Amino acid sequence: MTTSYDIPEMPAGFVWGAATAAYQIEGAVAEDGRGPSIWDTFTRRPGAVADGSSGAVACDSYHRWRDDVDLLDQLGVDAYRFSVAWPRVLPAGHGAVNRAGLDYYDRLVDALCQRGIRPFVTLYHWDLPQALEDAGGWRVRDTAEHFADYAAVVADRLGDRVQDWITLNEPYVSSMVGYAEGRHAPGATEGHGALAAAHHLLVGHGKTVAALRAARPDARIGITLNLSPALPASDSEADRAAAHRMDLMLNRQFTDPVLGHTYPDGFEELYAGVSDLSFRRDGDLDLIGAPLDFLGVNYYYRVHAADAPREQDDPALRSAFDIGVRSASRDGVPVTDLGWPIEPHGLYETLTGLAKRYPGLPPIYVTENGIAELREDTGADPERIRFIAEHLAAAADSGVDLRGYFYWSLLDNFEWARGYGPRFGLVHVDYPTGTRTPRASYHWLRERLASRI
Ligand code: GBH
Repeated sequence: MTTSYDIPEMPAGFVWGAATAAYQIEGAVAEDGRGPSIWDTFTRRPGAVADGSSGAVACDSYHRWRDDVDLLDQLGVDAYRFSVAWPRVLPAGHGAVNRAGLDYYDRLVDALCQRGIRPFVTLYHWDLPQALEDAGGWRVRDTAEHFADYAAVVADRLGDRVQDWITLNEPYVSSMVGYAEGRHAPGATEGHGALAAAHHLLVGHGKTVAALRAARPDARIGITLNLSPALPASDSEADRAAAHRMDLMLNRQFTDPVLGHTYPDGFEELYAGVSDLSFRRDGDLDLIGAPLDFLGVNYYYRVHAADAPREQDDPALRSAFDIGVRSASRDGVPVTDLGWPIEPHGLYETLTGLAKRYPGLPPIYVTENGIAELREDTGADPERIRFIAEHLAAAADSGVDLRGYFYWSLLDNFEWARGYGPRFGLVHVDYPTGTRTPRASYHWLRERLASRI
């Protein structure tokens, strides 16, 4: 029953939190003037989501947000990371503001502040307004401009109580999984378009940093990147080259411009014939590399990369995801129910690797880290307790300026293309009733947070 795992002692002021995202928990997709997002559209596509589900109801947090705040309060966390749904605030992506959509986040922020829970607001966690996708989505530069305008609207309403802002969640996933692999909305499998999307997401990030600084000089601003060390599956030259290609696509396409003021070496070669990268403009690196108050790191696993044939020989027809790499499993490495390798040391490598590569690295928050079960179980989750304890220990060992840790997720929720099968929550959610039941890991964390000095 009881588990003896402990959490490491962290410096004073260390922020303990839990995270969620709008489309994964809110439901109420057609209420109070919310416009459609690319996820409303994508989830209707046959086969797009494993169980045929969508976020139409999810955890019903649009109505049950008081329960969520109570759960956070009783857990004893310092902070809550949630995202604002762009299509609730601007149903068409730009233009008319929907007051009722902003009211929802206003109430949530008030309730958090009343309980002394610090809001960390993610401005974009993948729910692009469909109207903007119809106009080209992240493939076009206008979307970056609209994003910054949207951010200013949100900051204008919440900025008197919210200081901590995350511009984008995982631009890798928005661009490469959404526009190249096609496993996420909008479900495209493009080359040039996907690379343009990645770039325009980063431009949107840069413009948003500027907009937030102008609106709220006291804002603390960061971006959240999902980072995975890419290791060669063997010592062979071919596998080492494959791991390098994976690292370029997954990590350095984002970390180099944001933290290093440069585009990664070898990127043009990787995509020769796929894209001429003509979306890059003079001055973009200055915009994208604007100083940040923190970097958010989402860490789940390491990638073991093996060389593999490309699916499409003709680069002009090739998706940007088709880089001749396959993910190899490794003997002796435990995996989660989703098959994701459990390697806490990868978090240590991620953090020390950043510090080594990027001088002047800003303070870091782990903005997501978590484990899912596929079983329907409300109670014992010893593997989650162990996962958290071991990852925290690895993060603490890294020696970087680590300011906080957010567990993903507070609640079981809509796990994108995998639907409701995977359960990441400290709290079990019953579907469709929405009944919330804290798991053993929740009680374990609560006891440890309560005994902090
Ligand atoms: C995060 O992405 C998201 O920010 C969050 O919304 C999500 O719920 C959470 O992770 C858990 O997944 O399906 O085996 O082919 C993490 C980055 C990148 C991890 C894509 C899964 C696909 C692996 N994700 N990756 S697999």
